[in-house]
Amino acid sequence: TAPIRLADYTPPAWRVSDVALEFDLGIDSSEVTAHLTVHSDVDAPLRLDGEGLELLSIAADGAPLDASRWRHTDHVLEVSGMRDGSVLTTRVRVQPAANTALEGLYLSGSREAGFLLTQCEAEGFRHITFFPDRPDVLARYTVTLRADKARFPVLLAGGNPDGAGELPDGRHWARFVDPHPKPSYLFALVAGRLEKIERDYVTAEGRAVKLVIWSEANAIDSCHYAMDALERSMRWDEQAYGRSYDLDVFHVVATHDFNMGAMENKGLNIFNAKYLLADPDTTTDDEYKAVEAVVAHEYFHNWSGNRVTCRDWFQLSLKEGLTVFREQQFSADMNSTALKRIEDVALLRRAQFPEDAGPLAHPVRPAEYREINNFYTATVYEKGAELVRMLAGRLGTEGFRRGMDRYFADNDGRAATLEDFLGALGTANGIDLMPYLAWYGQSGTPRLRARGRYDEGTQRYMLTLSQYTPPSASQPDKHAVPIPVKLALFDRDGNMLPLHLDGEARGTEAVMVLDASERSFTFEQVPHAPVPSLLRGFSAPVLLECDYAPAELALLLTHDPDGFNRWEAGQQLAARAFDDCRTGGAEALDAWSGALKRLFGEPGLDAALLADLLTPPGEIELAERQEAVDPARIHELRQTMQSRLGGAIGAEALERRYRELCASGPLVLDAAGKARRRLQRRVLELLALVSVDTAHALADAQYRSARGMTDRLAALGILVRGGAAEASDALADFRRRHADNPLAMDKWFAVQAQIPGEPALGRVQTLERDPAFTLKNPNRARALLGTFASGNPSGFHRADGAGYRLLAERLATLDSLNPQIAARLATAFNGWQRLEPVRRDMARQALSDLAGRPGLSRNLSEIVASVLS
Ligand code: DPP
Ligand code: ZN
Repeated sequence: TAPIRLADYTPPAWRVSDVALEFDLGIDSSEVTAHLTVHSDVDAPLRLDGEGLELLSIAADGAPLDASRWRHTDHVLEVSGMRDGSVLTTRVRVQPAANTALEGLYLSGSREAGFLLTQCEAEGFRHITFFPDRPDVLARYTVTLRADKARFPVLLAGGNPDGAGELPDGRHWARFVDPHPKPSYLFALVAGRLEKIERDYVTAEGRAVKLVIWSEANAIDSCHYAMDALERSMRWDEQAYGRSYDLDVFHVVATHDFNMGAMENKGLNIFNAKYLLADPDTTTDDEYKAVEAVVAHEYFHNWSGNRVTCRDWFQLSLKEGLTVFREQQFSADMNSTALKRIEDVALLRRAQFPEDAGPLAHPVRPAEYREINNFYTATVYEKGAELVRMLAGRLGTEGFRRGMDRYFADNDGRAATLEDFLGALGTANGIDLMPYLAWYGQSGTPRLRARGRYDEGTQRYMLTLSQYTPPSASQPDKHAVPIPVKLALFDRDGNMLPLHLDGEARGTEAVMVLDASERSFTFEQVPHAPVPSLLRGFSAPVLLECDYAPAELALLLTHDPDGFNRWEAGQQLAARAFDDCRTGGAEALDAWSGALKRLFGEPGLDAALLADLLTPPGEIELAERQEAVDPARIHELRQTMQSRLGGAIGAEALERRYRELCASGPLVLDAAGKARRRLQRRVLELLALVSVDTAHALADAQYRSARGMTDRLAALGILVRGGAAEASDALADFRRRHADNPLAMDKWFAVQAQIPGEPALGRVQTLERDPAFTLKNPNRARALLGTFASGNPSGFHRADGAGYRLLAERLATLDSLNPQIAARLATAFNGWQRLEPVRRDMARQALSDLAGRPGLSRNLSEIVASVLS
């Protein structure tokens, strides 16, 4: 198929003002009747999308349509002679139980006990009925559901309830009307046996709203945390952005069968259970945070996504980058700003930088795609959020709020573009933000080079900043982008120096905008050569290149008052320490471990921050800095540097701290409890590198006495990854304990897929034969194969290529069931060109074999072809 191009966008020839849908629901077969009121002022045939639909009848304005007036070809229904205001009626049949792609209308769970639901973003609606399935067609929806009452007692669709009643033969019906025009990707329905919890909420505008969370009966007790998070999210959006909810009900439904994390359907959010269900016995601290964040994310979409939607899918980051940013602000407010920033930047470096550096690189606003589902990426989401953060930083808190108010006011009820967004933010503040569009149109992570020169005679410090983005195949010439560089200068005692720039006092922190390839900034009244702290708060998503001496980074790591910047200095120093391990050097390694040893003993340092400071960049991030990557060697060297750190702190001090951190009493889920568990895990991991028997004995005891999943899984991970004798008993116990809980069992699979090095493959193969394993469930497939291929570099990248062959085989099988998940897992091959030659050849072979298989989906073939290029 030919790619779809942003440059080819044209507005729809036909609009749809009203949609009346009627569903006669059944598990094997459901019938869908759609009445579309269509409008146009041009003389063109009406073209509707439709895939996998059995067309039963077609009529216009109540009369059957003559065969000469319509044509049903591959994926398109074309109708001629429609008038402005005509109503087109189609009746189609679909097969929910046979739908393994989980796109459109499908069955979650078993035929006997499961329920029906829909997933429409991005182009699932065309699997339900004929429709102009594009986000710039906004219509008012009336949805009537009919089904057997005993089998489907609960019937839900988006919008406000508008009646329900009985029908003959044990059937019943329910109707929903959504007064807000919306694009088809926000349509949703749910039907089946579900339990609920409810809460009354009154918005800041005084609207009474019923909040309802639904799940299968055995999980309903695990929905309370999500309900609290939902209420917090609604309140926060009212306070931070002045945005209130706009329907009388807000439904949220949990499913174990879901391709995405969750979906913001208007008035009826549908969640992967992984991001909704939470209880102390099976949910880790990090997962609690993820539930809170995803609940907030989907809720925030009600304004940034639903009220203001995207004109076309190229603008996806308009809603996703913005909503991720809003979610990050919320999570920072609910928890800790510094820790949240550390988490987000670590994710960006682990997931987005490698994407931007390899063959899958694409701009935040891509110029073309073949399969839009392949563009729900770290670039569109996480880099997109960084771009919004830069804009927000440029405008300041009040200016950004002013700009957002303007954006919502100007675009409410519209399908907007990134130009609309930048335009509204800029206009409201009298600033031209259009130069930032360059960020949206260009792939690749810019390199920011910084050079400082101090002149003792004039007491001046000149900082020269320059930028460079390496060319890529589709963009050989990269342009300069505006890069805000927040900075401070430190003296040799670790104090921040007052900044004087162009004769003006600027406090101790300032933002320089590098808006060209190179610029110099001269600071005056600098009493001695300073240590610059650059890109504070990670003020732009770039790679910083600066020739720090290790001692200078150690100074920042020790003294910077800001937790994030402290961590950042430590990460840079750790990367240099890693190089020392590789080359036999010692300066950075000693500076890193020495500084952390001192911080380890510092009273009053936040435990969670200390845990993060003690964690060097991960193997994926370290590989990004290398040529001819050997993942086994990287794993080994990273272990070495951590054992040097453990050795510097000392086994005795580690064990003592571990024991101090052991808690008695019941599990507490507050910030202090989470911080304590985080540090305790990190200390035990370090201890395992310097005193393995002691650490394994402690981990075994921790496993047995753990009061919650965080401690239990941490202990299990240390035993399993460390190859401890105690591991198999603990695994067997975990399995017995959690056999009935799919989310806990996912962790059981994932922890074993993380065994480093050669043994991983055999373990994965064994687990594939486990009765609890299935490729049909996305969470399970991701837990085993995704963790192995994307989360265990030394296990997956075997020199004999067996990891690559296994993944390629499974992708071919999975592709016939669920192309979206197959394509997503295939991105594990990204970066193969930079592997050392032996692995590179093996990876290329496995990929070429896969590419040569007949009948691959558009999803998988696009990823495989891009990765190979
Ligand atoms: N449901 C996905 C998200 O919220 C796609 N919109 O990001
Ligand atoms: Zn989203």
